[in-house]
Amino acid sequence: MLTLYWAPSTRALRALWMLEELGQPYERVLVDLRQGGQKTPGYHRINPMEKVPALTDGPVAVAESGAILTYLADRYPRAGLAPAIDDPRRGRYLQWLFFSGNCIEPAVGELTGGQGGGNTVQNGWGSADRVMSVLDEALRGGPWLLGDSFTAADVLIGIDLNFLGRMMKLLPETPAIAAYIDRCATRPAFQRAAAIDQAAAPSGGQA
Ligand SMILES: N[C@@H](CCC(=O)N[C@@H](CS)C(=O)NCC(=O)O)C(=O)O
Repeated sequence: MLTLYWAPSTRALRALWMLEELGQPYERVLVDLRQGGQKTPGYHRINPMEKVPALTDGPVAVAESGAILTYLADRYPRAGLAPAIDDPRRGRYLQWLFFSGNCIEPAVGELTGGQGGGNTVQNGWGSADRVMSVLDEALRGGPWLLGDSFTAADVLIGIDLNFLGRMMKLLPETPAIAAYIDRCATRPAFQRAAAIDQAAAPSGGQA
């Protein structure tokens, strides 16, 4: 059985949406971040980073949302959420799955940290401006990052742009990005995940 360790109003929404897209049975275990549920020895064994989301699948434990999405898309290939290993689109697909943690998250840090962009050559993400223009360029074609095929990469990047951008106002929104967020929001699986998330959310969220 797939078990998702999650908390509402957090990055766990990425894994929640992915599981809803997959349509496989899964159970949710709420980790109460305010009560330190992430710091228990039992949860530490599942995710030593003591953060949500994390997923277990029998003997498998996997944390880091990009890794969870990659794992699930490959584990259930019939859902069609990942290009096959020999599909030429696989390269770009993996690139977007790494882009979230390696480029978008540091770009948010740059925009909110008040320290300026620093050295764009040394920065792994270049600059927030660069990250956002790369996303904008990729999404101007659409409808999805890989064109006509919706993949796990859209779950990850879609949540980043919606959650970190539109909801938390930490990232700018271009017309192409706005249209993409709107398209993501029309997916029934996204709506189910958002409803689950909102039903469990204390006002103001947890993290
Ligand atoms: N790199 C992780 C980040 C996960 C993360 O930062 N989760 C936050 C909630 S958004 C968390 O669990 N915070 C609780 C804590 O640090 O105590 C991922 O992508 O899954």
